[in-house]
Amino acid sequence: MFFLTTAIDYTNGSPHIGHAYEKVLADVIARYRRLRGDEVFFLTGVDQHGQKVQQTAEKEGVHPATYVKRTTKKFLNLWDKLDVRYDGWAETVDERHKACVRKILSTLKEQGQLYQKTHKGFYSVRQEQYLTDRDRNEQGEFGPEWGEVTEIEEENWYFKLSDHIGWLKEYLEKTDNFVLPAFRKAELLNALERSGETDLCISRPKERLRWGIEFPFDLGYVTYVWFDALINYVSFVGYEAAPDAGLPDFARIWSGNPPATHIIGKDILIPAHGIYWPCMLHAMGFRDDQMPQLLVHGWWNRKSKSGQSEKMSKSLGNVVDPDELADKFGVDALRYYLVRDIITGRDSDFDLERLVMLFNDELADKLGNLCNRALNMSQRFTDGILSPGGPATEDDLALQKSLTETTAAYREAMDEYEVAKALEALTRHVVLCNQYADRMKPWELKKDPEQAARVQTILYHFAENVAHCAVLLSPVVPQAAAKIASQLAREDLLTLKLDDLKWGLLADGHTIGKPKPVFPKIVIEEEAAEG
Ligand code: ME8
Repeated sequence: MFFLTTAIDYTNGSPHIGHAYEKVLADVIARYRRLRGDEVFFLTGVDQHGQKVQQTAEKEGVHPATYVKRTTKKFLNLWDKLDVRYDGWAETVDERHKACVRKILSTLKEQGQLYQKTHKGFYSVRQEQYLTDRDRNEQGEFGPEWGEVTEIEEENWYFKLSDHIGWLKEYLEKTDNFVLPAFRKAELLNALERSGETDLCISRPKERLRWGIEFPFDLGYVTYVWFDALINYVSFVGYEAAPDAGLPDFARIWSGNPPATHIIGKDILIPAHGIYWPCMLHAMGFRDDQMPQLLVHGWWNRKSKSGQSEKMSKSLGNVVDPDELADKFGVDALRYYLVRDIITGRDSDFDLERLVMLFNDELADKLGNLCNRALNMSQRFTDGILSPGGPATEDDLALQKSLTETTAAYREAMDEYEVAKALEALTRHVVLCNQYADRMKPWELKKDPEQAARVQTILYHFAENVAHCAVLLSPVVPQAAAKIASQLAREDLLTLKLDDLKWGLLADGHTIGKPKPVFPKIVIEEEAAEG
């Protein structure tokens, strides 16, 4: 089983391009793994509790429950629009999730892993956490990234995180694949060195925060939003669930190697996913070989007027709305851009001109042109009937070899989550196919009746390459891939597995359909270019 998750998004606002990127990336990977023939379970969802949600709801004058229902809908609608096809949907207000969180809290308390203490210190509502002196900047202040910081004194419940730090250090030192890309491991080890012996405060008194999961053994408290949210990765796949809860069998889901792959952004690696989560799992009795893997992606930034990359944020007013972009440029163009113009793990600047350029160049001009030529010429020269024709020439064999090599390169890159690299390999091959067309000139050979079999062979090479490209592109642009398969009159192509991609997908005598533009070129309006 390949169990893939994303971060669950805060529902204190509308989804932005960072959310869309992560979910599309996860969807591309999930679709690719299905194409590889793996059994896949893809879980995504929303993080609905916490002070931020409570505050925004209060500002809008509605109950948090009403508020999160409304914002959750926006996420659901967007994933629907962007063809994000998940198997499990996590909403932390779900009673089954709450029951799981309470069960874990009770078990940890029984095992003596929780205790109460009074703490006086500074608290950041934006990050929903207590700050220490380590969080002060060079001027000795808590910087703007923490938002409003207030000093509070309160009694809370603590999880003995420090009991597990020694184990985590050892585990990290002996394993190379807990966190990807590899350079993040050093960062995590560094953070562990600095983290000291502090335990984790996992409760919030109800006087301050009502919107959360009540402690089962102390009704004056709700659960810290991160402790609650991280548990979604197990609660929504049946961990400690009632048999009739309508959830999957946990043992089956959490059984792969690694048992789970969590896709997250770089801002939530330390401490939440890199320290709290493995320690929580360890405390819950998960063994080393049951630890998940973290695939940490970078950020989409925007260039400021002075040319500097800065994170998109509402306060900077540089947020891009994925919903509007999908309407304006199409779902395929947006999905393609989001995984094509960024190296997994690194940051990139979101640039509308590049979105348009990459779509027009790689999809409309290169692949679109190949599809159009393949279908058009077959219709005109052989009534749409395909045949491998005569013996393959050196040119034909070279093109076949390039296709085999491209499929292997694509596979290698996708296995490493390097989607941009896989797409580059594919585009390089499409360029070769178009060059082959230009050299073979079937439109001229067509005039000579003795060359009829040769024309068939060339046209067969076009169509066969288009068929392979449609399958390989299907994880990224599923709508376009379906259109191509349909025009080839082979809708079933998209049920093939990667290993089925051998030369000869299209049978001798197969009749293909009529061409319709699959990638209509995007015409840049002034406004979009300035975007
Ligand atoms: O952190 N580019 O939620 P969130 C790329 N609820 N990714 C970005 C991004 C950007 N500009 N901005 C945000 C939370 N993200 C918690 C997660 S998981 C148990 C709880 C990514 O809505 C971010 O890195 O603030 C994170 O992975 C995801 O969007 C959700 O962010």
